[in-house]
Amino acid sequence: MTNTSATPQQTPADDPTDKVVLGWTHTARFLTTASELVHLPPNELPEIAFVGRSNAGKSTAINTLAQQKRLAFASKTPGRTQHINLFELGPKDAANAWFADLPGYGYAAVARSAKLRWQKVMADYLEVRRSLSGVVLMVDSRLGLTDLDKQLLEFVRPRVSSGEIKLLVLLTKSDKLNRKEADAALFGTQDFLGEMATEASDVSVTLFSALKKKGVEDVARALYEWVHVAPTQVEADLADPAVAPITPQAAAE
Ligand SMILES: Nc1nc2c(ncn2[C@@H]2O[C@H](COP(=O)(O)OP(=O)(O)OP(=O)(O)O)[C@@H](O)[C@H]2O)c(=O)[nH]1
Ligand SMILES: [Mg+2]
Repeated sequence: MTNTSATPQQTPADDPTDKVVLGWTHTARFLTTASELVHLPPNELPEIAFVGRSNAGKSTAINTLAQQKRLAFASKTPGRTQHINLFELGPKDAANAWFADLPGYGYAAVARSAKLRWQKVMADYLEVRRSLSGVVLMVDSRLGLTDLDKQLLEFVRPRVSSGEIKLLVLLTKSDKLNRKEADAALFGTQDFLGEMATEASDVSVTLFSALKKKGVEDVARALYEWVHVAPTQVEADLADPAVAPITPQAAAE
């Protein structure tokens, strides 16, 4: 996995084992489904949204991480996921994160009105969901970042750059690429994401294949660390009195 941010990386000694991180993603269980944002239950836990073009492999990636065949509904028919589906992770009596599988955008055969409706739901979700702490953007590795993906990235850019939302881009279906093509996909995406990375951000990209199980541990580890380990830079800054926000009183002193 390539991390494009300038945030110091953990030392290997701090790393949880593959067994631990996969053990955590395997706890994923269905929670609820909602067709409209107002029907989403409020959430105090960190929520990680899986977003991307229709058919990019979002539902399949959730199934692969969860090691369950039909947790999220994957299909050859693009536009399969029509609702926001929520999954809960962690111990049964002490859940510690939610995954949200969002409907894909950009599927050409969907009526324009339906397309616009879902693009709006997606934009609203990304804008209003307070518990959103991470975005996993799935991009078909053969297509690379499309205009709609770039629009989505532009939309979340301020909160990604500030570290409020972490970002992981998965270049999916990498089993369909040869080594040279895979490198080109990785470097191209890295270049684009480099512009979003700041001292405070957590932005990374990795090749992923559900079919060949490539990148699964890396992704599980990244998401595990988002939830369990690394405080965001914003939180770290707030906890550090040296960079505490200036209050009117402090300014007067
Ligand atoms: N070769 C290959 N095919 C994959 C991989 N991941 C997903 N697919 C296929 O891609 C198709 C779409 O996968 P989904 O997971 O349903 O895609 P989605 O992004 O959830 O699609 P929507 O719900 O329509 O937004 C299915 O036919 C999957 O079998 C992969 O790693 N390799
Ligand atoms: Mg889906």
